[in-house]
Amino acid sequence: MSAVEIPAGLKELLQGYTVAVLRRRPPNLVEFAVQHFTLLLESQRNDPRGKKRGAKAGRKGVTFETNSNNKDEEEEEEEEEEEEEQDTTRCTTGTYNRRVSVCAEAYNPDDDEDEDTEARVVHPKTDEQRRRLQDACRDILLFKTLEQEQFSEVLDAMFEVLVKPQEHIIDQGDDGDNFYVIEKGVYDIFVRKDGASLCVGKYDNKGSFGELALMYNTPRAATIVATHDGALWGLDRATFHRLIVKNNAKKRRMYEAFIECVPLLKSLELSERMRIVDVLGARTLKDGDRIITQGDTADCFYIVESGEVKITIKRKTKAGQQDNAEVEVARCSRGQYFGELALVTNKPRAASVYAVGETRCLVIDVQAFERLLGPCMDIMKRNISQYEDQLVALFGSSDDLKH
Ligand code: 1OR
Ligand code: 1OR
Repeated sequence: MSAVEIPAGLKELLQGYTVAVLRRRPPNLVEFAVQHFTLLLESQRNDPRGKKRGAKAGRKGVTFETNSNNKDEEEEEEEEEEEEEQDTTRCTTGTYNRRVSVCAEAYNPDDDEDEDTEARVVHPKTDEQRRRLQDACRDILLFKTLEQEQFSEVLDAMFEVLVKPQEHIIDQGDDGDNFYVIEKGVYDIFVRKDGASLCVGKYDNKGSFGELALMYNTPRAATIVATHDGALWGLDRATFHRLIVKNNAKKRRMYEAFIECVPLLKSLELSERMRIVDVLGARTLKDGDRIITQGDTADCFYIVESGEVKITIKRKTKAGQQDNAEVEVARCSRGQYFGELALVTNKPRAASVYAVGETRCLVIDVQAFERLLGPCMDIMKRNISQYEDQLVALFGSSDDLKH
């Protein structure tokens, strides 16, 4: 009797379907199977990261300008093909408009009633992939204010992307195709200025990038290059619009009034303050939770939305060594900020910060901090010089802030 040969990939295929069924518990298994395998086939046919497709996707979907005169026939045909292909996987407003200029305002998704009814994008994943994806997404600020159901849709739609050293994930000036969450790898950020490309920062094994072009329908604002082998999770533009941008409209409504009265942000234009709201995340903390640990490397900045935090510094012993006793040096309440010092000085955290009672903080990552809070730098620097005076008054030296 000859052995039955199991075709390569069959096991994974069926496993993917089983996992999807267990997760989603669809009422009709056959119908769900048709949907599931159709999406799988489509994602096989169209590598979601293909440049051409990506660039086109970047021009499609919801747009802000209404100049469609320059389309050539070839493009039109390609669009039609793509529209047929994508019918079950994407959402658009139904019209195609070529982007002709930069638009700084966020799209208002509440105007877009069709979007809710569009089919979801699902990239089937093994349990192991899903676990890695969940880990990578745990601290992504843009996901922090999503409802559980929306977050789950985001996870379903994400697809794995493996990258090689020197690979350009994003090129400045291109149209936006996907948003990326980092699972692992180091990625340099380059910005072109006066013809020269400057490295302005890097992502080190965590974080996300590629949201700006999708949020504001602008060309890519920076080039992102992998320095080593890396792993990313992509989220297509249409799903990003449907879930993240829509959620941002809600965030703007929720935080507009509060952000208006944060003293640090007073000097900013309203649109600049709203751009901060678009990228911020929120954290709810219980009494005693540690938010910042003295000595850690820093990757974000906080504003107290409600409740209170206390700032403590480890006391120095006579020999100049730190002992474990922590001395409270300050408190921050609604509207006040903390966690800027390490970002401004590029040094480890100078103090620890704990929640006092139930507390909510808004969180801004270091890249957004550098991009959006430049105009507030003078105020922060003035306050930092006061920390030093206070430190000298309390401990007789400002060394704690210097190391
Ligand atoms: P994007 O869709 O424009 C490039 O594609 C991405 O790089 C961008 O979204 C951000 O997610 C990310 N300025 C602009 N974009 C940045 C920056 C940045 N850093 C990361 N990105 N600056 C550097 C701040 C450290 C300001 C440079 C002047
Ligand atoms: P960070 O990024 O170093 C800890 O993380 C944060 O605590 C720090 O930024 C400041 O935002 C905040 N000395 C050092 N950090 C302080 C201080 C402070 N106050 C608040 N932070 N001093 C108190 C001054 C009233 C001086 C120490 C005596």
